[in-house]
Amino acid sequence: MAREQWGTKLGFMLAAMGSAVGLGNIWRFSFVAGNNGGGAFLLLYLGCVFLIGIPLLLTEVSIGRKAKSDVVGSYQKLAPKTPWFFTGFFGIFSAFLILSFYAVVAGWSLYYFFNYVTGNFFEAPAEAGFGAVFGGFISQGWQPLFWTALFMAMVIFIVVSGVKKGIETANKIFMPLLALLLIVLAVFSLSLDGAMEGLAFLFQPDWSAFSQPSIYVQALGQAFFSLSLGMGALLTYGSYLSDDKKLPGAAVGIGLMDTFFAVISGLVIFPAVFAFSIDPSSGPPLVFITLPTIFEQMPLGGIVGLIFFFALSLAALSSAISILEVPTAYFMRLFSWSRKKSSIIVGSIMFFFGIFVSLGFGIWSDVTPIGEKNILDSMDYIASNILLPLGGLSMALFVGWYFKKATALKAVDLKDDLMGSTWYGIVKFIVPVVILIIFVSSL
Ligand code: ILE
Repeated sequence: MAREQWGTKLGFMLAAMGSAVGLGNIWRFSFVAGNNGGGAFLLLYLGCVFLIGIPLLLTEVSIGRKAKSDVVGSYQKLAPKTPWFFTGFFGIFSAFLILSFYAVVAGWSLYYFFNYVTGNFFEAPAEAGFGAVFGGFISQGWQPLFWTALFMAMVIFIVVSGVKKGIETANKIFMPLLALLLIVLAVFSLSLDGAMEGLAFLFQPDWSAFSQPSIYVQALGQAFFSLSLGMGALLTYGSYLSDDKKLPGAAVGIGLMDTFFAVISGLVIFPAVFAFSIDPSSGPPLVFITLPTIFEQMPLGGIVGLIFFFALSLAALSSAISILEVPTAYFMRLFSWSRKKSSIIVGSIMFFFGIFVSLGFGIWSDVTPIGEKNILDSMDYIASNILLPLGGLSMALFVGWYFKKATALKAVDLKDDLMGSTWYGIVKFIVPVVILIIFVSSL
């Protein structure tokens, strides 16, 4: 059977942007920034995106496009009889870990959407506010699992039936709409009493924070997570791209777009966090408490909330399908499974892990696999802060050191000029050195 291909470069761009923009920009960015002091984190995050993220994004897509195979097969094809294919397993493992908790959080988003459809969340149902509402919801057993299962079923359905085109088309409408909503929300949030404190939190770095090694790891991990980097999603999407499509512009476009969504989310969340006296280091629940509180205060907030959670769920969906695609494509080739069989099996395993993640907010809330971290935080930590950067490191070494310069440049459609040499130097020297330093200092 011939390998599938994107019809046009725009199709690829939309899919790759759909992959990048997701819960990571709004949900994860906000709570990680909140946990790590705001301004200092933002600065390091932006540094990681531009210095490491975008050059590696270009690298990852180019590996897939050159090899036209899955995340493991690509290395086997480009470097036969070498151990480079282990790089691919970073992607496979991260994909399993990440989608297992991503589906749980996306389930929360679906639940919120549902509660805006019914009008339940137009006003905080209890005196205690949305913090208590959210806490009550995630600590139940079945209800959050139902929404996780529903989300996972949708992801599998899309990956099986190849209606990705439908999702891309929907994203054409809803991504700009989400951007517009975020801008409106940011303006509203900034007009709240006490908003300036939030702005200062986000944009005035506390310089003493730079002496903590953990904040570097967090910034690097967030850059990888948000750009869908190191999990094989971009490599796999790149493998469906024909050789005549130029990559560098696409890579920069995806990176800028993704960063825009993160920064604007920060402008929505932090002014409101301070205005409503919410603790910025509330962790994963942060946006699920802050957003409905904003919607409750603004005119037509119920409708805005409804559209917002619809768009957020859709953004999560287009990200999730890119993650499920990674092991799906791998097992299809490895075991000669059909797309249907592969994605159902992989998706079911992820859902199974998701059960643990979800119960980690309820009956298993005292299960802390790593330090004080609950199940979600532990899985997220291993995947985002360890596996993704190591996968990225390995990828940079592969293209920087295994390929000859001319081969590497050709793979990414750059010439041996200033721009090409800059990219090559970054991938060959700077990326490995920076990732290693961040790693070693955090140990
Ligand atoms: N990049 C997306 C996001 O930020 C996903 C991360 C794919 C796992 O939500």
